[in-house]
Amino acid sequence: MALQAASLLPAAVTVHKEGKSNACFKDVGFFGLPVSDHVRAECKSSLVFRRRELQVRPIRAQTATTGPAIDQAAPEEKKTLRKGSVIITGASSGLGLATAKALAETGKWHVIMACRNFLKAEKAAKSVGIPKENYTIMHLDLASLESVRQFADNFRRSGRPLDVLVCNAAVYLPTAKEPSFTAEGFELSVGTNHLGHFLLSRLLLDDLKQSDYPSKRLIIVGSITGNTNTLAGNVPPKANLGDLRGLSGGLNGINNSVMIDGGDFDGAKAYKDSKVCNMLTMQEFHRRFHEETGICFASLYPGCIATTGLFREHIPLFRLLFPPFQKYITKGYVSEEEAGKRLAQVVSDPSLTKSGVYWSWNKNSASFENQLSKEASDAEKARKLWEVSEKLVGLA
Ligand code: NDP
Ligand code: PMR
Repeated sequence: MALQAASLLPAAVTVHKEGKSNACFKDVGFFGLPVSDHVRAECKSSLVFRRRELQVRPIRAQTATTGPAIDQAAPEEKKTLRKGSVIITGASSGLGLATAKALAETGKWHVIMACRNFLKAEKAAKSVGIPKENYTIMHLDLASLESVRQFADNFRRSGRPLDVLVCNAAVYLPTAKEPSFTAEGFELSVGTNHLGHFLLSRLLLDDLKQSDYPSKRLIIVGSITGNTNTLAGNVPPKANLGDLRGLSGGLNGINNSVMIDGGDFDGAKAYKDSKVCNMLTMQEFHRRFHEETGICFASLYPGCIATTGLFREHIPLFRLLFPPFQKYITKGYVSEEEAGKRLAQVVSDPSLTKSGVYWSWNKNSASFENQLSKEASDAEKARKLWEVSEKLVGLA
């Protein structure tokens, strides 16, 4: 394992308390039921972040039918001989780790684990037995745009090709009473899950274009709970981006809403909104770049992986009952291992090369192209989201 020490950044802004129920309990409670006062009284203050100003940068135009990678196509032999090189954000736990393992143990992939906590990532890789020659850990804190830019630079300097980028990391803060913020002052869930990944994908698009790998892919993990055309997506609070007025205002809470739709802070909704952004972004990438670059853009719902760290900020009772609820009642449960295999399929399966698709799996674990909700497939909203997001991350 090559620890990329040079890529270590100064302390990440995200204060992280895994395994402890340290978030403020919001009135949403367990499975939508109210939480008792004594539980609420345990509430401790969450994270506080400083707000910084944003910078502005120009964007590129996109019209040609073939990209540089296609023009400079290497001989077929070279394409099939070398290992694929895949970046997975948030590979230190849950779905990201399981995917890293599934890919690395085929021996056909080198996984760049893009993580905010080096030591945790290293321990995680070792604990699941990822062969050391098949992974590299590089520091990335998606809650800091500076860190995202630094990561892209460091990756480029490493000289590795980029064949697949997987935007997987996420935070979910369902019990927070007050919003937390990224380094640049965006509400933390949307700032991390959407804006951090948006900048990362845009910065690494050229690297993907230059790949001579047979199939280049950019995958952004979505979810059922952002899709209001499903039962899960109708559990309150429902995702709704509205007219993006909060996002346009910078999501910073300074004379402006921290929610994309301009409403009051709700951590669970912010997460679901961020997933809608992830799915819209994938489609907008597809529309703007698929034809020109040959890159395959995809999103997915891997199933309900009810045991992951995603629910670390939820109340203990939720964490106890959620897995059996999903296993025996909704039957939507999948193990981390199975979910990892699913995402690994989207990374490497030659049959999943269709671009612009939101993949799901049926009860027999067969993949199929799923329908997104009206909002999560709204092309006009996707365009607007793209334009507002590129201003916020300093690309326009
Ligand atoms: P986990 O909490 O286990 O994994 C999330 C990963 O994101 C962790 O590695 C975490 O790092 C990382 N992360 C969080 N914040 C940052 C940051 N600022 N910078 C870099 N990395 C960060 O959750 P899951 O594995 O469940 O979630 C993975 C993806 O799957 C998410 O996109 C989620 O939305 C999606 N998903 C999950 C479902 C589920 O049922 N669990 C269902 C549908 C989709 P660290 O280890 O340091 O905390
Ligand atoms: Mg849900 C088929 C029904 C189904 C599925 C597949 C999920 C997935 N959920 C379903 C139904 C229900 N959930 C029902 C009927 C309820 C009300 C009792 C319910 C409740 C519920 C809560 C409180 N569910 C939740 C929560 C969460 O806090 C999770 C969440 O929204 O995280 C954002 C969650 C989830 N349910 C799912 C999935 C996949 C999640 C979490 C992960 C995610 O979307 O990323």
